[in-house]
Amino acid sequence: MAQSNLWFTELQNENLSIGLRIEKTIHSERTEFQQLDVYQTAQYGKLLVLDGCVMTTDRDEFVYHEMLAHVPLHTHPNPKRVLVVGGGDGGIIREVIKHPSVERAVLAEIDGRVIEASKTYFPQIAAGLSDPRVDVQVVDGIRYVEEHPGEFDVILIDSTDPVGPAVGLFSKSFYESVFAALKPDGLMAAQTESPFVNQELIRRVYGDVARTFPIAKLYLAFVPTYPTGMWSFTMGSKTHRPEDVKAVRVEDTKYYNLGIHHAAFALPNFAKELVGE
Ligand code: SPD
Repeated sequence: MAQSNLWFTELQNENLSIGLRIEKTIHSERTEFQQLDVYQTAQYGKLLVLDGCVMTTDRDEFVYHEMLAHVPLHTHPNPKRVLVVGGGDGGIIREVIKHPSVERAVLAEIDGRVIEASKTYFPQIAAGLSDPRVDVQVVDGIRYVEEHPGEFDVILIDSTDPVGPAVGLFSKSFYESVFAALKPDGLMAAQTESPFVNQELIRRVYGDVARTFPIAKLYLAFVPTYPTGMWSFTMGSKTHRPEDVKAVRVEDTKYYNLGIHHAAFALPNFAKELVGE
């Protein structure tokens, strides 16, 4: 079969892009909130794109989803009630419900079309959405957080990039609402983009989280299809510290393990500088 000459290109900025050869376009629509595309790629299986940005692919989704879920969930000794803000593809929820202690996991996703597209085209990512412990809410995550004070042990913010509908999920007032929505020993983690190209964002978000929570930490993982590959997450915690984790409670993972949990917090010097370590 002749190779297609179609490429998906994500422009990170005017100087940097990431390209994937496309075998075919599977789905394309303008939802109420954003442009949603699904492609079959030659290298990474199916690719979900929102507003021109890579959200996830069949082949490397496990890295991001495991690292945004298991690092904070293991940091909490007994997570029972978990909220995922964004994350309509269901990848974070799939990891959350691997924790036997979790009694209820709420997904607050603003765009119901992302949920439906994931169920149709990424069934292995969306599988957890039908678990009886999962409550799927198609709502504005910011408002949902404001309306549920003191309810959650862990809140995970699986946002799109900091443009369009996700801008408010990177603001200090949102982290203050997240703090209020957590129980007295609760904690949160958010995806915070690449330390190579989003340095100002990381500096600002980390500063806002550190001014809101007694404990703030930046950690890293390697996600091949995200621009630069090096990806950051910011954790804010009221009491529990990630360095106190002694054992993992979930074995069914492809990236996360006890060594990775601790290694993820070892920052290169240029990233330490971003967070004032
Ligand atoms: N540029 C990548 C930003 C990642 C955003 N979240 C991905 C959603 C996957 N559940």
